[in-house]
Amino acid sequence: MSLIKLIRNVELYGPEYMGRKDVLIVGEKISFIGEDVQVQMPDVEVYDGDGMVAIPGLIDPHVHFTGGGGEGGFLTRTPELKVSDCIRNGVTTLVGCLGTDGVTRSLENLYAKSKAMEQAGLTTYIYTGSYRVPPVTFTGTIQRDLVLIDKVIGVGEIAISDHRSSQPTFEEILRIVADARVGGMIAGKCGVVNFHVGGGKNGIEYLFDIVKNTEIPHQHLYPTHMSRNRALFESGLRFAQGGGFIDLTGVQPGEELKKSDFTAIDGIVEAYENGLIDRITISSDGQGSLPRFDKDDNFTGLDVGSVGAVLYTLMKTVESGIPFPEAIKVATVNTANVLKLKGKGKIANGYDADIVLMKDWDVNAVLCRGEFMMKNGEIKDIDFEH
Ligand code: FWO
Ligand code: ZN
Repeated sequence: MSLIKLIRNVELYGPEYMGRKDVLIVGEKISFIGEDVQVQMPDVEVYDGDGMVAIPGLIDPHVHFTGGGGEGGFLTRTPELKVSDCIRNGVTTLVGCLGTDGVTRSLENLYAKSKAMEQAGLTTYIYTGSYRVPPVTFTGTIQRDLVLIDKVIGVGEIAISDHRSSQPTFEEILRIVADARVGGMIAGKCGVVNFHVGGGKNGIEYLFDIVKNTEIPHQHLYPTHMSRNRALFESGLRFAQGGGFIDLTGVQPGEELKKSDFTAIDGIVEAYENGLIDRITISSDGQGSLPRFDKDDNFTGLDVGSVGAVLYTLMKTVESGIPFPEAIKVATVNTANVLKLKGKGKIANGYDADIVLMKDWDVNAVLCRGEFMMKNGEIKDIDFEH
């Protein structure tokens, strides 16, 4: 296995289109991008990328690594994430979270799973907390978690405007955001609060209040599921207009869409048309439960989220007419910007060698920090993943 790899003749999107290039990788890093690169070294692994595009490894900022669900009783708990699912779908960096069930799902298990995924080759981070306020933590406080637990980059998913939330007061939410900010400053991390925004009438009013009435800047407020419905998305676009970032839950591969459904694809298109695509990210809600409730909020069934939703949504967005380099921003450089992930989200010198090679959206090869996790469509055997 060589530390020096040369990917030849790919149509390179970093995410901007950079032309037909060779990419030299040394160890975990992208080291040189050029044409007809000559390497006079023994033992260079050359991979022919002719006829393929290369994009930065996809970043998924909202994934239930250890499974979620349970909202319809024990039988509705969802299974944990498989590394092979991430590789198959070009996802190389992920942020894990707990959801509704903060009782039987633990931060310790989330941490252990994030370490396992990292040792398998992926880059992983986690949010401390779960739906509930006050949030569950490792160390007793949000600030200590951010400062002392390396994998913790923020708090989430904190539920607001949802019949499953803990009905948090504005003051409770404000304190969580304030602690995430200062904890993030001390730790040199983004310190975002990833808000689970339900379909409730107050939407993201708390977030607008924080921006308007406190010194806390937008960057710590990271609401997800913002494509849940058109009204919520429109408020999200206003939030983005004011300088915020919003995350949309991708369309699950093969999801049956009704004409009337508002989806992340519609959201990305509308954001692009308003010049706001740089403020948009998408996530999969992978392994989370995608429950269905009737008009009285009674549980009527569920699907399980797939990390494949990120790639699928990008493909559908490009099919809707959004230029390829613009569309892929929402799952690469934009997400790296929100989460302040150094070395992630771009194909550029000195960045981590997280690269996906595709032929017409079929993933052909995936490198994670310079290691091939997939070649010619074949996923490397992931230890202990049965
Ligand atoms: C969303 C995760 C929802 C879990 O609103 O929040 O339920 O803990 O596994 N899923 N609660 C799904 C919609 C965005 C479709 C979660 C779930
Ligand atoms: Zn959620």
